[in-house]
Amino acid sequence: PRSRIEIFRPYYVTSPIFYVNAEPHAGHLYTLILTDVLKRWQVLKGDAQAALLTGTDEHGMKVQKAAEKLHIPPKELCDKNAQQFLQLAEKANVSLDRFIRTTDADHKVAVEHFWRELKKRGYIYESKHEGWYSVSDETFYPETQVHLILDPATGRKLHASKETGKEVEWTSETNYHFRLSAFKDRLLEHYDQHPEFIVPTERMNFIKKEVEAGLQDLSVSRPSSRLQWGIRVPDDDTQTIYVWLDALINYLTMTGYPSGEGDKHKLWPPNVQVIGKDIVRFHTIYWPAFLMALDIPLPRCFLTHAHWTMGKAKMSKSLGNGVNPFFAIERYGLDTIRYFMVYAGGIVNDADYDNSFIVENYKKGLQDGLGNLLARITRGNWNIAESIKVVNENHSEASLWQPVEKLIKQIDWTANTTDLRMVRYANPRDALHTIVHLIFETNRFLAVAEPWKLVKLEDSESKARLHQVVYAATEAARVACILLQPFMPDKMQKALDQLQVAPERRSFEHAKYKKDISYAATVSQDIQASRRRGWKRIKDAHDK
Ligand code: ME8
Repeated sequence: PRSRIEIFRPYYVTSPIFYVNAEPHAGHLYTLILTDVLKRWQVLKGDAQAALLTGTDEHGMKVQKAAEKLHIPPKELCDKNAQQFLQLAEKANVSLDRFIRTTDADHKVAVEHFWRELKKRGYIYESKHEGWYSVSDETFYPETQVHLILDPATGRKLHASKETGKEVEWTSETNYHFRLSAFKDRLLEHYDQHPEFIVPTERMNFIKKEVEAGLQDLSVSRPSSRLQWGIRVPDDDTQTIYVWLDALINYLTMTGYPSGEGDKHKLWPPNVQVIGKDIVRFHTIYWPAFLMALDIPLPRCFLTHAHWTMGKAKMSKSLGNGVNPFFAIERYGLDTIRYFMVYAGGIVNDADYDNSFIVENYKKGLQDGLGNLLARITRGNWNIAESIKVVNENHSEASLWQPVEKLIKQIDWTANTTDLRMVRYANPRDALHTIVHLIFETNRFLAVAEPWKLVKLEDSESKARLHQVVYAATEAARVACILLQPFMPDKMQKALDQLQVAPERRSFEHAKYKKDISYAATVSQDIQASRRRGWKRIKDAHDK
């Protein structure tokens, strides 16, 4: 049933917008890379208008308190830290189309309009609210979700959320509420009709259970006396809009909401919204309910990924165990990190982060895998151009050596399956594993075919086989490199240059066996030699 994700153009994909109360860590980088890979895949498939949104979540108690501690105005803190997230996106080669900040002027207009519409339609009412509020999580928890713990730091008894372990404080105030409880049936119906709405299924099932258990109305404002740092409730200065309502609307702001002018509104609804498993409830219960209230079409899919852990504890700002993503990129090279994060990162299950895992994955996938494949093809004492010519001239399925036939089939299967996993299942991890599998298989194929032995034999059967083997392996490498571009844009640009694949022949439609016979005609011994040097450079840079 999950195979119902369809792609609508222009493609629109979003990442969460990050809190500016602390600095970025490797977890933020991960979510950004997944988002970028999804967008680049659609560009590879020819969607020149595909759009990616990321940015920063700047209002709320959390940021207000962080600024108070530093004795600086909140905006100053925001300006400084937003810059860091922007720099991270740039360093990570994230092809963003807008870096949104919730302090942007057009966002304020969007939020105020959204609020007024909710109010006009009767979904917002005023009432007294009492409950346990966690500043760190920016949310109220029901009594059943709270317990008393001993703070190891101070020895003080305090109330904390069972789920996140964060301190909660009893809060009693009058504020505005959103009629979330009215959406239970519509949400459940939507989940049932759109099993692809939440990827992976494990999390869809979890959310369904939550909603089935019942929904309480949601407090969507705080008294301005307590929360100053935010957007005021329209027509009521004494209240400030709840940071999550404010933040979620950012995805709409990007599309020009509410004006509907220009082309940007065509982006709505997003094809995929990438989020970590920590914010699934906000995105797949509250957010769709807000949108339903205004009859705005719902996002098509949420890719909810698991967390990076350090020695099994979640990597997070509050635990102070965040890996500095800038250092990681500096040390290992961006594409090695992009590869590592997507290949080894968790969608369903958490993944532990360790420098030794980066090195291990680099060695296995990029050095022994892809690097070795390209080196083997190009270093052999044979002429690729000639092999290509011979195979194309004498092409007859009947005369193909069986392992060659098998590899050829796998080339097209890989392109199709990668696309399926990327699009239908919104799963960049599985997609990458599919491509890497082709690389490993091609190396195994070469180990069996032993072209370095065939090349020394004079009989016509060996010669014919050599041509087939060299051609098929070169095709596998070419197609793999085309498919890998969204994951490792720089490294694959170099690899495809080395393979003499013309820039206009690098899109998805060229990722097919024998699609580009003309490319092959240009390959000569000279080029083979230069490729050797080129790949070595890439390798050397990495081995440093
Ligand atoms: O929650 N592993 O912002 P945030 C993987 N402002 N990903 C991780 C991670 C980890 N250990 N830690 C964080 C917010 N992330 C809100 C979002 S959206 C309208 C508002 C990633 O700065 C993951 O994507 O706490 C997670 O959902 C996000 O960063 C949380 O970032």
